Amino acid sequence: MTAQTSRAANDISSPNDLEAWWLPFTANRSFKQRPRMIARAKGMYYYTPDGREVIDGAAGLWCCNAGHNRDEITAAIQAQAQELDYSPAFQFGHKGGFAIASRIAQLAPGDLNHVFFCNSGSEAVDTALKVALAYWNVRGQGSKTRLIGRERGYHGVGFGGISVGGIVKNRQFFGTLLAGVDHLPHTYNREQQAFTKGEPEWGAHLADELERIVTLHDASTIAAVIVEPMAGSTGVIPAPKGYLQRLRQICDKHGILLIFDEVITGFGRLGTAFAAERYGVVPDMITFAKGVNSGTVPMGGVVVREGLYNTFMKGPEHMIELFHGYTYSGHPLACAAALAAQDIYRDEKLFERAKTLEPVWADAIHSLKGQPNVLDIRTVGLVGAIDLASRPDAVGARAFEAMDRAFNEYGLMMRVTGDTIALSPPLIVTEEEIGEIVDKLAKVIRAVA
Ligand code: PXG
Repeated sequence: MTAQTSRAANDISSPNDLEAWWLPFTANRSFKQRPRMIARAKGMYYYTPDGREVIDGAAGLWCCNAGHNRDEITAAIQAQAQELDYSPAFQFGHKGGFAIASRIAQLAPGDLNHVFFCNSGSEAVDTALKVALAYWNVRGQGSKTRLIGRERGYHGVGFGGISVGGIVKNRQFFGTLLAGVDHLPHTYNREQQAFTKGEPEWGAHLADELERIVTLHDASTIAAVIVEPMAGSTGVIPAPKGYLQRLRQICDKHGILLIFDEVITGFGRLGTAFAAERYGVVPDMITFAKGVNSGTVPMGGVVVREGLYNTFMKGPEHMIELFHGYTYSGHPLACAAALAAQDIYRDEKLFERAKTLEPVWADAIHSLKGQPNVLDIRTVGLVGAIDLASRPDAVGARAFEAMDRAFNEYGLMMRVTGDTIALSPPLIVTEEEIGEIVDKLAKVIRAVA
């Protein structure tokens, strides 16, 4: 790079070249021809560089639960940056880390009361899987190494996460993955479940597939089962009634750890702090990220049960108990942002708000039944999904166009996967704004018919 071009690249007033950034999970060539640029955000809205208002139907990427650019969170991040920019978490600590760990432990059900921090959902998942393996080793049951995920599951993009995950495209290009992984069947069946509000009646029996897997491999080889209480990324599959409870029973019966991946469902998305509470199930570990600080600073983590933590707390006291961690585990800025976000959640009762709004939200989204190409609609908590019929020989094209035109022409941000539209607004959404989202959506769905 010459001095001149490097100066140009650093001069933010000059137009940016879009070429260099290889965007994640994005159709890069299409984006660079017709970019969807975001300049700022406030509350329920994003704003484009030319000042157009775009209502956020997706909480960013399922993460900005308190809405955007909340003054309290901004102030907390600024104050923290001035006080303590970074401090190592290996052999040292800072008060924000302990404070937010205690807050999360209080929110988690049962004796889930110790928190390991990392920086994303993917790291949280790989941490939980490693803790499960190490736990059985420490207990002298090192033969328990198998990990069980679920078809259509999304657990981030680390090698552990894609191994237990079940989204084909996220796995097929990346070699042999972790050995010794098996998968439960997914729980979606359109014939049985179409247009259900909340948890479908049909499907709890699919948890019994775990019994078949245990019979095949023997419980002495199985470390843990990991599932999302609501499969989000694949296109929103709420757990069938009784399914998660049944998984818990089978895991208990065979001495298998149960991990709930609550990266999406954590912090109010389903109307409770964690989905575990909604379902009355205490898993052995809960992974979280995203909503922990309303998406403001990268942060993730794993909450583990008392007994699990205590299993590691033995041996000489100067010895490290778990050989795992990240440079940025419990980063001061992430912790400060999380404390401020949790204050907002508590003070504005946003988890309860999600619960109260759930029926309003469900009715509004389900009112789109009958729009062209709508094959199914699912809702749970403040989450919704709409399956559109695929265009012949162009799977995903209709929803991709819907996402693009929603942003560029109708002022609505949403997520799509395949031909499914997914919605998960910030928990501050009002009934009026739900109306705005649904009106815009109806227009978009008709526009791409
Ligand atoms: N587990 C679950 C259940 C997730 O939903 C991750 C792990 C990974 O988190 P990180 O922070 O590593 O991205 C996720 C992330 C979508 C979408 O469109 C979903 C996620 C991320 C981006 C897009 O549904 N989920």
